[in-house]
Amino acid sequence: MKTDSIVAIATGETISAIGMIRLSGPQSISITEKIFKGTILSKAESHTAHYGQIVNEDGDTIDEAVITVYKSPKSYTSEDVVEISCHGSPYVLKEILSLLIRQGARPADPGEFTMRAFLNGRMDLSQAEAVADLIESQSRAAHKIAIQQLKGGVSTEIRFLREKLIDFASLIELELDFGEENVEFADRTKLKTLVTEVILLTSRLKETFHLGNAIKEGIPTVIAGRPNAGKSTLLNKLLQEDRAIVSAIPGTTRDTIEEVLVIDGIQYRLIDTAGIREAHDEIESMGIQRTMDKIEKASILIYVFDVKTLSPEEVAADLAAISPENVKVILAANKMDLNPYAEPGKWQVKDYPVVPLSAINNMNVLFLREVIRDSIKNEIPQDIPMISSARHYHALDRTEARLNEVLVGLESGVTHDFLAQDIRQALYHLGEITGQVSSDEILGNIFGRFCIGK
Ligand SMILES: Nc1nc2c(ncn2[C@@H]2O[C@H](COP(=O)(O)OP(=O)(O)OP(=O)(O)O)[C@@H](O)[C@H]2O)c(=O)[nH]1
Ligand SMILES: [Mg+2]
Repeated sequence: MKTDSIVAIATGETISAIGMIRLSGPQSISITEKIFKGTILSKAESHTAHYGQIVNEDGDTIDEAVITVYKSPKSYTSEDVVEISCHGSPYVLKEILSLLIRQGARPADPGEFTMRAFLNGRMDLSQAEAVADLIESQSRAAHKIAIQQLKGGVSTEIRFLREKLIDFASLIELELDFGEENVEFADRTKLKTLVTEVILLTSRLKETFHLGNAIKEGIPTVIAGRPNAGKSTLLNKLLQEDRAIVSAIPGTTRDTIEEVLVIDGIQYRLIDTAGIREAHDEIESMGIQRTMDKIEKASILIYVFDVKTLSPEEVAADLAAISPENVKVILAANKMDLNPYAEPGKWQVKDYPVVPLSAINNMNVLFLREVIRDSIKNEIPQDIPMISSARHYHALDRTEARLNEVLVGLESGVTHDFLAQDIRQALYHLGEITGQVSSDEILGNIFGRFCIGK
């Protein structure tokens, strides 16, 4: 437990109906008492609220406030916590904050409340990180991943596997104590089964990262195709807003345009791009290069083409030239109004869905939304939590590498000290996720990205 008491404004910096200042630490109640005229807070029961006046050293009233007292250990941080709810004026909040600092509280670092909660065992590291994700979540799907993690979804899986591995590690280490004698307490067949099981889970969790992270950040969805195909028209119709300039002149869009679209609780970053062709000037050439960069980083590529002018061979050739990898491709067969009897299926490439459209008439744009939604929805696993943090991904990756060494070792019959070492390392990396092992540097990185007051 820490000996100092920290303070921060917990609400935003704009004018609002109510604002809140939070303190945590052994003196948080006594410090608040010095600026409060109302109940004697040191005698208050835990989890009670008290109305009174906030007064400065000269006895002037700064504001009316309601103070909630949480006594250790039943609080967010496990320490004594005081929450001062006052009027949401940035001026009043800052006045009260400086008053509390003058009375002996220390301004909190970013994320310090949550860091204390972690250090005092109120939550593990992946749960603490989920708090930041929850605050930042901007769509239902991102929120769901954060809540799942906050409730310990990922940690439970990891801790379970870790405990099983620890059992084996201790048995093998016992073998080490027997030195030269060739004893085997740890059943090698069972160890192999367990390690295989853990590798399976780590790799499945790893697989969820790409999508989990995309859901958190907004799924990059690129609209690309030749000039004049109707890409910007489609962007506008999807957004239901005239965001991009549309014109009959090929090469209208020269730079990328990015807007957020939410479909069924999932956030997409919709990106309109410059049409792909032999560039006519330097600016266009730079625009096309940007298009290619965006496609490379995309999760979904909506390839738009004009059904009046483009043959199936040309569509196939365009896609072969773009060669999209690790991206879901949707073929948008546009301008169907100009070629109404065409059979959209004839433009099919691989197993990519073909959506016949007339963007200008808003025909089938809703259906395209459904195709976009399904391309992601079907990828969300139902039976395991998704990971969305690069830190977790790398820790899982290192765990897996070590466990593969264990498997190789078991096959080739290496001595127990090598086995023990690899298992210990795997355990170390698994523990990094939940914070069972951590360093000041790791903690600084994680909590540094929190906002102050959290
Ligand atoms: N008939 C018809 N015209 C369309 C349709 N969609 C777009 N257009 C027209 O096609 C022309 C080009 O549309 P844009 O949306 O600017 O095409 P773009 O792909 O963004 O073109 P660049 O930005 O130049 O690459 C405009 O005149 C649009 O009105 C459609 O479904 N049917
Ligand atoms: Mg355009």
